[in-house]
Amino acid sequence: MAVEPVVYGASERPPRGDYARAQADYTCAQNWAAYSDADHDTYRRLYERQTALLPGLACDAFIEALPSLGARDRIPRFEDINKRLKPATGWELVAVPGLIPERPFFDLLANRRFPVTDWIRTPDEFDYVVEPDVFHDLFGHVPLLFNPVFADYVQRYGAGGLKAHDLGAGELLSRLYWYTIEFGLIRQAGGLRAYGAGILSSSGELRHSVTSLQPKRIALDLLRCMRTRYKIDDYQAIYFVIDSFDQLFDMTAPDFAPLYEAVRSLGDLSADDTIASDSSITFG
Ligand code: HBI
Ligand code: FE
Repeated sequence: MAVEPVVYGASERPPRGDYARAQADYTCAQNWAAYSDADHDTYRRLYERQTALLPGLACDAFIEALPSLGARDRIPRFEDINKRLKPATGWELVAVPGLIPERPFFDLLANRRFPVTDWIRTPDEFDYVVEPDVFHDLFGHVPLLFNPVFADYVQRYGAGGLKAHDLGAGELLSRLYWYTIEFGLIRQAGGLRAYGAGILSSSGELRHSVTSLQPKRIALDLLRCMRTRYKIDDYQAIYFVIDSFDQLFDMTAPDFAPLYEAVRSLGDLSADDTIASDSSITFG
């Protein structure tokens, strides 16, 4: 059954990926034999460049878990990673042809199935690709799924997403995803570090997010976060900071419905806005 592809954000571009081969839940087989030598070489070069940037910028938990991805010189087989991931935190990777609609996405996360786009950017997109590709998903998202507390947070996020979707609050919850799982910062002994996949898989934003004086950095507050619109195709103007994955997991325990009401009555904020209750985080 062919499924409708989705377009990410406001882009008019047709989505990438061949959705005809996806099943009703949007998952497909990872066609590992279809990767060209150029594809594997692109992955190897991205992996090599990104790992050299991590010290002092990526959080300890990510650096510790990264070797669990396995192959560094070619695109890994998702089934090989699953042999390690399933016993570690109960998660498994499933291939998808690209971005999928909100509800199937939340449903996969709620069931500890992480959707990994199975195509890779072309060599001339080496520095930037608009939609998440296999490098963004594997390198950015998968290592922290080996961390039990973070893995539980992502599953709880998916379950919350299903409720949010049914309340028409999917966009509000996607802001929480954006400002934590994609672009979150964490304070650890040595100072600020990145834990968000969008930062960890980006050659430019990793240093920018942790060291630049330009963006705002404020302590994660759920209401503030869900009020804040995000930018898809530029470095973030604001980063939300946590002190631990336990804190992130505990924050998302209560029911979110009252939060959605509060967001609706207080209204949205742009990523450039500052409000009095912002608790700004300085370096160190
Ligand atoms: N689909 N494959 C894929 N990967 C994502 O990260 C993703 C998605 N669909 C929707 C989405 N993310 C966000 O809108 C979530 O916040 C819901
Ligand atoms: Fe992502």
